[in-house]
Amino acid sequence: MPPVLPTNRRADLRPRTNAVRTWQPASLSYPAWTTIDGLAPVVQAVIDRPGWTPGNALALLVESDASNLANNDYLDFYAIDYSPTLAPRLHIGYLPPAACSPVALADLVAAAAQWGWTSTTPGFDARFDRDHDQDIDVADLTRLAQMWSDGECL
Ligand SMILES: [Ca+2]
Ligand SMILES: [Ca+2]
Repeated sequence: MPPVLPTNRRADLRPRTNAVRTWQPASLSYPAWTTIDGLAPVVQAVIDRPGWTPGNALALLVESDASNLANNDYLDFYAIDYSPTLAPRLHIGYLPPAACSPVALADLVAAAAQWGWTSTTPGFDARFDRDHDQDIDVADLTRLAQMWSDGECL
């Protein structure tokens, strides 16, 4: 199914998020690439919009404040249809979630050794307090055993 095109093809007239990245280039030269960093909150605001799903398009609007440009500097943006080599590029760095540590038999043994401990006991391991009530008891060991059986992570 082809993507649904917005009714208004002018990007500056489409609905916007409230996310803004104010950016002042140190200097511009031609021809040269320039980098606008710190766009993560702007991109996040778009993908957090209701109905946005992976694979959807993303439009970032770059507006200039002409009164803020020195020496009549300006930026050119080329459509990818015009020049794939000159079109803007969006680089996204991604940090994967921390590695998962599946519950092991050693964890059950360690949790059992803390039976009756409370959060004020030196060495109390909060990872074993599965119900977050500041102690290690049967509820926690039962849950840990189930997690071990299911291959879940601490
Ligand atoms: Ca507990
Ligand atoms: Ca308890």
